[in-house]
Amino acid sequence: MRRHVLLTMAAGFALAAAGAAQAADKIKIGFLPGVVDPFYQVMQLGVEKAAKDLGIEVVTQIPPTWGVEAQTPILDSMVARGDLKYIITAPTDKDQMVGPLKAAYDAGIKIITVDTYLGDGDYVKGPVTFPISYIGSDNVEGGRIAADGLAKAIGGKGTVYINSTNPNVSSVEGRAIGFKDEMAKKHPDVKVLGPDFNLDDANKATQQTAAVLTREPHLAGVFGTNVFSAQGAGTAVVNAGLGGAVQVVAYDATKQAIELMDKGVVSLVLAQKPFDMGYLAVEFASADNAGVTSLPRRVETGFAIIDKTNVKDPEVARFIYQVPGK
Ligand code: T6T
Repeated sequence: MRRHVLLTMAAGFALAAAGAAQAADKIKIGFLPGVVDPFYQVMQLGVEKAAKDLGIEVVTQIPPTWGVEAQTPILDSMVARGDLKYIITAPTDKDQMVGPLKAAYDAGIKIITVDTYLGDGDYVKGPVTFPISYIGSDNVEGGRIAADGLAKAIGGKGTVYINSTNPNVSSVEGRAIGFKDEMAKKHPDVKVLGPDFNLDDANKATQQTAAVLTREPHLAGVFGTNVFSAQGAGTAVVNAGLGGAVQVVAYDATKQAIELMDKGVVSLVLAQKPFDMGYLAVEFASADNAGVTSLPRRVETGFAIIDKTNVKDPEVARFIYQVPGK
């Protein structure tokens, strides 16, 4: 009798395990990042690698422009498909995307946020708790690192300017908050202007930075809080012939940012780890689907801090955003 029970239990476990494996094989995941840019393209590489490793199908749709207006209809169409069990997404607004993503969740789709979060990002005690996890950078800390780097590059005093993308986006908002706070606390002789918001348009970032350079002839430095901001800031400084005189710190390790560093325009580049974010998010979906209940609700993926002294080190250079064929 006892033996029979044990055998039955063993068979039951085996069946459950097989069922879980089958279910895991069968899940389909939606990947909906913020906008077409090298950061999310590298994240997509991470998503696709994990999906291949785990035998999961991924449906990717990348909005051509940043914002709730562009992201929501794509989200709604992903929900309407009816075959996605998880959506991995970077919400383009920490408040306005709560409703659309909660509707997806209520329709039975589990949500993992990468790079940006909803609410205050505390999915345990905060105002928004339905996502499984936030996987991304500690952007306030990144802003502090940028502030320390820029303060050092300008000799600890002078006026600096922040160019950013949009208000109410957890990532870039956190960067500006960390940057300002660090300057106020650790570098009191540095005055901070901005941020201006370029709406993820590098040309607009160039114009805005050019206007500040004209208005503030003694500007010592610029912090570009993402790909487009740093690109625009660097271009404006080069156009004004001020490379080296006005120091630029770039968030996001694009090839352009590294080229500007080689030319002495950019003094520090913060590389995030988008590949890790994408890979881990798919692994989290797979683990959740297999019944894992102890996944961390927040995972910080860290940075590589790149300057002239380490940019040739392969252990650092591997974090420069490289997309094959782009
Ligand atoms: O900086 C990244 C990302 O972290 C941010 O949330 C939005 O902008 C980027 O995608 C770069 O363009």
